[in-house]
Amino acid sequence: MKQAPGDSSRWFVAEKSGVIRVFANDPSSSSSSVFFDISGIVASTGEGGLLGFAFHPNFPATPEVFVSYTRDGPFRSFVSRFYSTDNGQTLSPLVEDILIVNPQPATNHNGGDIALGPDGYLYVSFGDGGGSGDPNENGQNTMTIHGAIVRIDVEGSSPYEIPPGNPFSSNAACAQGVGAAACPEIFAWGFRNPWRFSFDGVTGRLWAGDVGQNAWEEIDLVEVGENYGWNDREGAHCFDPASGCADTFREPHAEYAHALGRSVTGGLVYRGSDVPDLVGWYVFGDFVSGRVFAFNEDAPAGVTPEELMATSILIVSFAEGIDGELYILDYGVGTIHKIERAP
Ligand SMILES: [Ca+2]
Repeated sequence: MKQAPGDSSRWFVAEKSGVIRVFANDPSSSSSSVFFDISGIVASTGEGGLLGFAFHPNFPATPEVFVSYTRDGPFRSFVSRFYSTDNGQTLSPLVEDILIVNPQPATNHNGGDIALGPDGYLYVSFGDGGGSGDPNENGQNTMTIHGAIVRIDVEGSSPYEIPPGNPFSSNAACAQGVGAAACPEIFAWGFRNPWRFSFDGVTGRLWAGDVGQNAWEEIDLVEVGENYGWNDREGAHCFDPASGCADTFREPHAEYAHALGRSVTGGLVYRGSDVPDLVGWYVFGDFVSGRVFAFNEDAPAGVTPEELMATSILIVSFAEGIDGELYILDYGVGTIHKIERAP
């Protein structure tokens, strides 16, 4: 769920089936209208669907929205640019500039979050391709964009250019997700399913939640060229002893054990005013347990998250208003919750 740049009057919320709805920024709002509808081409099987969208920072003057979704025939991830032809009132499904097509071997671990970074580049996350334990060893394979957060320049020639700072920027593009050498689209790799990530609007730091396998959920401070360890490591722990479990990987910034949850949902750094004690804290949650956690963004790696609340929410996403206030979306019953200071 997002607000369009410079427009705090409305909210846009994506539904997995392939629709983005728009409604007034008013808690008593009781109706919505369709902003965008590609439900006819979206495959929402398993963890697939319309998984993320990002407004161009100059929207609607630059009438572009970037959309991440999955299709059938065969099952694939698409990252595409769509255009508004009515000054931002709706987004037309008629013209689609396809940027990335990534064949997906399974309908889980599709990643799918998407955002324009403070550097103006487009970031997209992809999981390890699915299955249990990364059976295709995609996490440590840089010749695929599975298990990676990619970064591409969408302001240059079509379909995209490679930012010169990417770790494998001199290699040929992996337009279909795989290459003969390391993919130049990769910004960082070694992830299992970093399906929610965000940039802090003040520090520019990139934070991602990476879902664990059997034991550990992790939050990563994602920096260029870093390898976050999956599937040799799960959190800060050895997962695949046969790999040797090198200790040279980038450690998680924070982790929690499965006693507290089963599937981390990456969140956002709070920059609002309603909860002064939370300013500068990274707030995230667990999809299964409903717990909401936070840690001070400036705390060093290894910080233990503090539990803010125990909820019954199936936490599918966090959202941030232009005013910096945070919201939590419930996948189970379709409700939207605002984080407020305890009375
Ligand atoms: Ca990791």
